[in-house]
Amino acid sequence: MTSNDKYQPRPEHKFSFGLWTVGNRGRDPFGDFVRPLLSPPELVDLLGEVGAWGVNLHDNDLVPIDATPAEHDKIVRDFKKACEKNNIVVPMATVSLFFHPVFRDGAFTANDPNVRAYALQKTMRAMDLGAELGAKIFVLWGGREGTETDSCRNPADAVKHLREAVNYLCEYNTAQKYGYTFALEAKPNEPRGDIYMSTTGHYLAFIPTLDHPEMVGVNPEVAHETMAGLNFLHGVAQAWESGKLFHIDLNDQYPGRYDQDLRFGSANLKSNFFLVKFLEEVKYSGPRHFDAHAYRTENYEGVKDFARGCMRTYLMLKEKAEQWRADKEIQAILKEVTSGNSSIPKTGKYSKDGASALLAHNFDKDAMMKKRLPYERLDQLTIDILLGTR
Ligand code: GLT
Ligand code: MN
Ligand code: MN
Repeated sequence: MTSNDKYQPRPEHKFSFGLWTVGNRGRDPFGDFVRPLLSPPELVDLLGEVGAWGVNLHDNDLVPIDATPAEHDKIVRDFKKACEKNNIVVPMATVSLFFHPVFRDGAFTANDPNVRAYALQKTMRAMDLGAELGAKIFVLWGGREGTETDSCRNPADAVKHLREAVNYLCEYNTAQKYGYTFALEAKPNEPRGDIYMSTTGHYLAFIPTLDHPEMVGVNPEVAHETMAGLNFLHGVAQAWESGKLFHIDLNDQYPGRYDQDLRFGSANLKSNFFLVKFLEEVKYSGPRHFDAHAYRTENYEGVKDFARGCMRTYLMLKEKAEQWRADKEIQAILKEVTSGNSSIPKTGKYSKDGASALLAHNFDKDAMMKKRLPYERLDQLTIDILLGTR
């Protein structure tokens, strides 16, 4: 790739990766690591080499859970140096409330009040760490907040405990003047049999019940909504429309499988095209975070191919979206299908007179049925654009 390549990532594209994504060593429930351990500064070098803009991290991706304060300081210093050297920022931080066995029954929703308190403490420290690195977005993914058997607790109590925890963290954010926004990430299952906040829609309903709803939004992930069999774009659009799209996890996934976290655009090219088109049309200005990892068959050269591929596909889809928008035939179809007869009574905002006029109106259903909705043609034009034949 040359530097004038039009698909070359640039800082304004805001492409970020988690330390845990390019640092994923390919371990799965059935097999061990296939790639050697790289240190966080080495991973930042890798991200610099492929042209990423940002790196995100869990507390323990960087600082081991039992590090001493002196170890913490040295690790953070070395990491910051690597970020400066590679011109890489830390837009988002998060906390691991799923890896340590102490969270086997959940973190904020665990039955044991000691675990719930420890989860809060661990999150506050992760917020301290993120703030030290300049992060302004704090993601909460409650991977262990769920059950295998509902005999263990009343799920409504879990919701209450989760609310209590997020409220507490919002207050801490204010007290420390960190200026974070929180982005809540849903997932239907895995690692738990069922996770409580299973979709982005669940979180969108939960957020208005918080003490500081303005501080809290969502972090939808392609793979997670696809696992639930949902249309990812629809969830993202609803989050955006309610002013709650604070972050996004881009990757790919085949439905009906374990969480694959595939390279962006590698499985469902068409739905990811509509996603990119949407994000660009609404001018979503947050990070484009790739929460994915390379195939287990790869070494670190392959990890670079993977990371470059995520960004390149995004930029190619963005270009296709521009072509789609500029296509005269597509625009003519859209104009036609959204047009209406101006002689109908006004709807929109309710008024008593308006409602009377609407009730009295005779609709010509036959005429309405005659209007063509050429979505076959529209979709084929989209396919032609995607396949590069138009
Ligand atoms: C974990 C999970 C992701 C979350 C990360 C943030 S960690 O890899 O699968 O979807 O975004 O905690
Ligand atoms: Mn994610
Ligand atoms: Mn995932």
